[in-house]
Amino acid sequence: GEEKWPRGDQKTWTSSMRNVFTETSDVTKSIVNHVQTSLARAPYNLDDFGAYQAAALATRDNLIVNWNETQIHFTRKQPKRAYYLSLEFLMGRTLSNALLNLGIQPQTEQSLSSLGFSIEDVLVQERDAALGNGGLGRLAACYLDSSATQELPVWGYGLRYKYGIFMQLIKEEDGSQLEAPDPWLEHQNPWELPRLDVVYEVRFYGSSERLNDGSGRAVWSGGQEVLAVAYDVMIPGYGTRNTNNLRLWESKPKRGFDLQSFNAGDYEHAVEASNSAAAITSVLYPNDHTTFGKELRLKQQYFWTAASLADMMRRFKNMDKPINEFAEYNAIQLNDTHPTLAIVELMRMLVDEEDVPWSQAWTIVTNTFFFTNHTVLPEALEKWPVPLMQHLLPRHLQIIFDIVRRFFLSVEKKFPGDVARLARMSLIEEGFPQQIRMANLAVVASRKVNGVAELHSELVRKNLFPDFVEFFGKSKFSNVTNGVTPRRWLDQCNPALSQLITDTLKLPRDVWLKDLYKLEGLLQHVDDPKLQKSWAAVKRQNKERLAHFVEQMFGLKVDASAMFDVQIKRLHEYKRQTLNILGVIYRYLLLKNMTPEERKKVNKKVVFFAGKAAPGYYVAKLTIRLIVNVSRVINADPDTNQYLSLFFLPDYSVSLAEVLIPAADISQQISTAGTEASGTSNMKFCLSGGLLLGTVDGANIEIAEEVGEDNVFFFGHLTPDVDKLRYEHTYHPVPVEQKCPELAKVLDAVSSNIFGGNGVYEPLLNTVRQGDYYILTDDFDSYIRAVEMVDEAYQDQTEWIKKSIRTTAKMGKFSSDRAIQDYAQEYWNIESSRVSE
Ligand code: NBY
Repeated sequence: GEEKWPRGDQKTWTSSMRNVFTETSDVTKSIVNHVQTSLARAPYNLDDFGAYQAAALATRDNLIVNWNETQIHFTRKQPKRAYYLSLEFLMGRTLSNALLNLGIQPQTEQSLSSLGFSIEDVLVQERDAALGNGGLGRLAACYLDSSATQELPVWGYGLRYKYGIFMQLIKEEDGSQLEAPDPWLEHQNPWELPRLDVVYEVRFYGSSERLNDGSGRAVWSGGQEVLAVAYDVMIPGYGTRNTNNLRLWESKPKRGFDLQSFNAGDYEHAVEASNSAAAITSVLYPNDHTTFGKELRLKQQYFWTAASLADMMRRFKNMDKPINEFAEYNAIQLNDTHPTLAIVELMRMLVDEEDVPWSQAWTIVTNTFFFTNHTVLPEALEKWPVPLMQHLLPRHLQIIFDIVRRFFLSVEKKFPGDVARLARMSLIEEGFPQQIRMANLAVVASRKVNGVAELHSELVRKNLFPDFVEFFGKSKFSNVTNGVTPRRWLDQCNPALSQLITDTLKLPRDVWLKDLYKLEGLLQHVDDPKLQKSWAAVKRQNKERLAHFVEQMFGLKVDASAMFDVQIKRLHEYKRQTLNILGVIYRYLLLKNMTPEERKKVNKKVVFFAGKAAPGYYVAKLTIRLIVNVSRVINADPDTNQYLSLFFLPDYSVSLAEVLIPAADISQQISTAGTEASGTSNMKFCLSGGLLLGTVDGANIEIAEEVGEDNVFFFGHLTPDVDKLRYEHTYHPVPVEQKCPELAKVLDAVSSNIFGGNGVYEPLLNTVRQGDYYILTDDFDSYIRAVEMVDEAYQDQTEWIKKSIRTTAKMGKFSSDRAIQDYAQEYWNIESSRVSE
């Protein structure tokens, strides 16, 4: 029905209200206005950074209008909502994405140009928002983009870290990694809205008293109370007004001072209490794939899940629905086990605060949560010591034990007397101390559990949770293959290719960017020499951009006619950067042994690495050091440096990836089979027409299914062989010299210090010589042969370009739009709803 205008004269209001500015003149006015007012600056001293700030503020005004409309729209409509709980959102830069999604990129470019600025120079002024480690955090960012684009009522919830992932420096003296803080909030952040009025209290420590009135309720009191303050990050959809919300929490002390301590004259203690509250959201933990059991990390997890759930509950209660319908209106996706405490917290809220009987509460909880696993590496499975949980969250530990007791009864009923099974399935691992297995808790309490690529989801069922599959049935465990947003990872980072695709498909860009399967239309033009030529020219142009970038950084010439071979990801033994660098050394030694005539026939290659190592991961840091020092030797060798050069680009980031990916002829995706859950950069490279050199692992397999095996370069042992090989390594070890003489020579070359180091690399080399957990000795020969195949294929440029076009053409499946639709339909049961123009 008609709504009454809430205040004042409706005409006065509405005639002054604005929509998104789409006229260049309005954009210009807005930018200049922000220069004059918000920035208090004048045209005389405005630099590129000032222009960035003003353009960002002008763009932000548009976002705010749409964001507000969207929030009002969904508040009125009261649909079921989905929440993506992730401790990491690796957003990268925002301005260029916001301009693309708002559809005002050309106008803003024009406007900046008439004000005397080039948009390229302005865009690179922005600092990355790097609130994540790697694939898991970037996936969350892609999913937010797709949710908004598809007009789905999805919010993200995370933490507003004061320091994102550390800045990586490479020490001049020895080539090793140094870590420096990333003070990304040093300048004001225009992309967030502080909501100082959205605040919750979060309790830690204290004690929990059961009421013993038969209700199962308890009262948790005392301890420390901390405030969670909301900061809202606007997430615009592409080609829609829908602008979703990412709510990040900041911790702050409940009182500036603890007055009691203050009165007692203990000033230091009073200030300490406030420090410890602020510490909760001060820094992103820089570990991927290892858990450290640190109290502050557990505090982060609880602080974030408690604030997020309180916020969801408040929103739900505003709808005036019975509490039993909570799961009809809310779906919560757990991004790995990091938010598993949300399960326990919702039980606590329902039982202790809403007075819901346990079994009803459990029904609500098990209909609300969904759990995504991102790794099968055993060292990455989160466990928390029971004594720590008891100390920090006494009520939650009681609830966990209550869940355990009831779950035990149900398992015992189905498999009477099977003690071994109970021990395997328990949420508590026995030992000193006992530990809580967060993954088991997440599985028991979730409606669905998924892996992130077909093979990985199969391993989740067969290796991680076989007992749970038997107990709950197969249908609870399924797959959602990851995806990436084609807006950022094609249109924004590779505009020339995007334009060529639009021209070739004869479709408007916004059609194929929202329905990526449309790329298949490229297939009918694969044999068109004109397209082939333009396709090659685009790649060349992107390579020159990267070459220029690297020349500036290193002061060395980079040959853009050479093949560009790229491996960029977190440093980890399972990802096998070591295999790659040993392969590079092998190639270098071959080149050294050739006559100048022989060298001329070799495929010229430039190898790029980038990636960070966890600060405490010794072997990964040694790998970086080796790569850097090998590069210094190779690049300085006049015999070979025309044919082979090598660069380790420091401080890998989303924005660096945006330069590297479009420039790659080939990317290396060479994890030990069965270890890389999915990989997502593999998809990004293929989208930009970079071919894939990889193992039969993760999403590589599905990429090959799409593009055809003759368009990828596969090598190495398959997943079922890996365990057998590891067994052999342990019980029937064969020396490298015998097993893989070519590899042995490479290892010896490093040992002989031709790349310096004075023996420092021995621990790294020994991971291969002894144990060889990641089966480099078994895969090396096959790897070298695959690299030779790549070299050979590259000689036939026409064939290569055709493979490249075919690869891009078949990337439709890997749009995060498809992935998010899978979640929305098969898991969350939520519907799109468009905010009207
Ligand atoms: O998630 C990655 C997987 O390795 C990759 O194969 C997959 O494509 C991607 C998206 O599904 N996992 C990942 O990035 N994990 C982390 O970054 C991470 C971070 C923190 C912790 C564990 C893993 N932690 O325990 O603190």
